[in-house]
Amino acid sequence: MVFAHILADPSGGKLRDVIRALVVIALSLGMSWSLLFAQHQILPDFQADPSARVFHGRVYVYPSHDLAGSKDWDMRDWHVFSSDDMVHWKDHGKIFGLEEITWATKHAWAPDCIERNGKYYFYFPADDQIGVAVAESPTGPFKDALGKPLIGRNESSVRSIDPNIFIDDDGQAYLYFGNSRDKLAVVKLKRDMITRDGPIQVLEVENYHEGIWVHKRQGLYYFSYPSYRGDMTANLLEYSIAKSPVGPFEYKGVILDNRSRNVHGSITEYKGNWWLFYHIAGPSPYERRVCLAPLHYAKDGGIEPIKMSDPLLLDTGK
Ligand code: FUB
Repeated sequence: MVFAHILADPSGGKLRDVIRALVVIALSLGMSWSLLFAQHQILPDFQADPSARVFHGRVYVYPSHDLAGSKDWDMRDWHVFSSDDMVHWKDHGKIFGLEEITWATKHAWAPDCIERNGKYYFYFPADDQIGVAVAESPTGPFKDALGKPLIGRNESSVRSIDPNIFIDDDGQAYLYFGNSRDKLAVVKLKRDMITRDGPIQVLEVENYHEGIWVHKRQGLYYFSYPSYRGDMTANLLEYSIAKSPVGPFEYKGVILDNRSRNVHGSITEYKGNWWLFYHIAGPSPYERRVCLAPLHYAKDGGIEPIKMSDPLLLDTGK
């Protein structure tokens, strides 16, 4: 498996060289195989909830911005990072924050972003409501498009957090969100990307907890999400599949156990290879780090589980 990942490296060989050197050192020193499964941190301390998007040949990661020393998820703004080789990441700085909105003052949590007709739409939760901001560039500056939430607090039976935006091949946009046991919500958006089109639907998805991420591959819809089954030493990213963007769903299994108190991630294709962006919690649950792992599909379309070591074997790339 490791060697398959090495061979699939699309970073022009840099990541492959690093991993190969690690393998050689580990083997020559007789070190544990677990070292080979170290988690590879890509963004600076502390970022979480990475939503990765490809815009015009470059990959952009929109994470939450955890605060060093914080005792709560009291984040206040968002940065964006980009790369064209998955190794070197540029911090474009703050793109949006609570200071730019009038309707919430806390909890700038997991965002997402998408392009339509040359504009970039940034969906963000703030104090259990979801807003949308718009910009001419993936790096902002973003402006609150509505001056009010797109999804209000308690509008459905799931919490109004963790937005994930998906545009299907027929052009229909779906905004997914929610934190609830076995349930997530979805609402269609009009082509302007800032107006709801129809009611909020609540979908039943086995083991779903929060952090929905939807991607489509070979006509199949993949719904990946942190499950509620994690405990203090293990958190699981699981997935279900469907033949339509609103189910029904077939539960498939676990993609990743990051052996940390919290996980949240996104799956994105870049230069012909698939990648899982995710975070691990640590040093505290409020100081998280964004990591990257290659993702592989089995012949039947299932996602091959990713084997991870203890987070203590974090490779920070320094
Ligand atoms: O970042 C704050 C919260 O932590 C997110 O909304 C959840 O998905 C979890 O990662």
